[in-house]
Amino acid sequence: MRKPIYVTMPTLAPLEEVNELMQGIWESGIMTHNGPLVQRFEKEVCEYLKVPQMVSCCNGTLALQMAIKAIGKQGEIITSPFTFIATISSIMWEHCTPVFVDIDPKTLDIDASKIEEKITCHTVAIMPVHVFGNNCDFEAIDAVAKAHNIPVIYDACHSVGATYKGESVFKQGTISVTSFHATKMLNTAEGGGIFTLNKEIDEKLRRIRFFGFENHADIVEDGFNGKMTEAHAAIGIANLRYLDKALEDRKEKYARYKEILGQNPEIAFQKITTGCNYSYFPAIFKDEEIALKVVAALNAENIFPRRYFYPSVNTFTKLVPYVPMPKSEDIASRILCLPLHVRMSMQDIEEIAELTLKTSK
Ligand code: T4K
Repeated sequence: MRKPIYVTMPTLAPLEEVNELMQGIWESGIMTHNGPLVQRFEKEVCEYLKVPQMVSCCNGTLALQMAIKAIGKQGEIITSPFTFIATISSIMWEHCTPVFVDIDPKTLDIDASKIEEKITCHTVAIMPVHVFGNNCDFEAIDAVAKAHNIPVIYDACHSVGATYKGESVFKQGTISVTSFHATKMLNTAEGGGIFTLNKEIDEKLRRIRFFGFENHADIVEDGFNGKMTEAHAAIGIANLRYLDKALEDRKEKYARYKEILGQNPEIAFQKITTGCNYSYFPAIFKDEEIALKVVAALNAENIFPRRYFYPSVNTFTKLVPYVPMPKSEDIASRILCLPLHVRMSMQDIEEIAELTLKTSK
């Protein structure tokens, strides 16, 4: 039996590079509280992405919560039903209500043309998701947000390395939030990053991250403990050196999957909009039965694709009242993310693609 192949695995720098940074932590005894490595990680990420500032924090979910807190209003937040549960739970933990707008079944992102009809006097933000690193329709979203004076928080948790008009996508929206989880393009094991071009929001986010303190004296925000530790930052600094390679590798493997699976006209692929980072390989099958047949065939070979995102989050009725989202529910029932990561060989990709092709016919 082959070694298991998971949907993803982290891109990791050589251990010596992490150890070298860890050595400094052990010597100084500074482990957290916006220490030197956290500051260096933030600076190096900003240099790499050519963005002015980033607030790091302990995970992507909390980063979304911090972004909502920074907006400073409670009410309805318009978002996508085709996402990971964290998009919705962060909204609810901030005492807001998710209002779903169905997706464009081709791009898998929120259908921007349907956002305006869901805006009410209670809308406090729009939170679109760049699903699998595929950019949302920035122009349409900007236009509606500006017309109604509503901030946009992009859930860009999949988007490290994605670009728009040659620049990082994290420059878009009022705030963009990403994840540095082990399964993401750039990882700190657990971690998150919040990007804004607005200096005041950036400063507010830093206070929220540190219990709401200003200058360690007065409490001026509704804050909590959102800090990234020095050890996580050390992992991030080392891994960042390998991000270029990881992005290139993903793109090549994505193209090879598509080349082979494209032989079956009944398999659909996400319509790539602009500057995708190809962090996942979603394949959309004719129906759920075929998708499940593919899962069984791959599992029998110790290969583990994932049903991202199944089920559509509007169907989690313990959390939200059910409102039908037919496109998202349909796609969720028949989509699979096939394994795609730096530790796979091109031969692994080809074997998985051939087996998927054979099973899906
Ligand atoms: N918004 C969106 C749109 C998101 O997709 C996410 C998270 C968030 C917000 C919130 O960001 P974080 O708070 O997580 O930073 C995973 C991840 O836990 C989650 O980060 C991610 N999205 C979601 C799509 O997937 P699981 O439970 O499906 O993954 P898990 O732990 O089964 O890992 C998948 C595979 O990766 C494993 O089979 C093996 C491999 N793996 C995993 C871990 C944790 C490793 O090789 N090493 C590891 O340490 O949720």
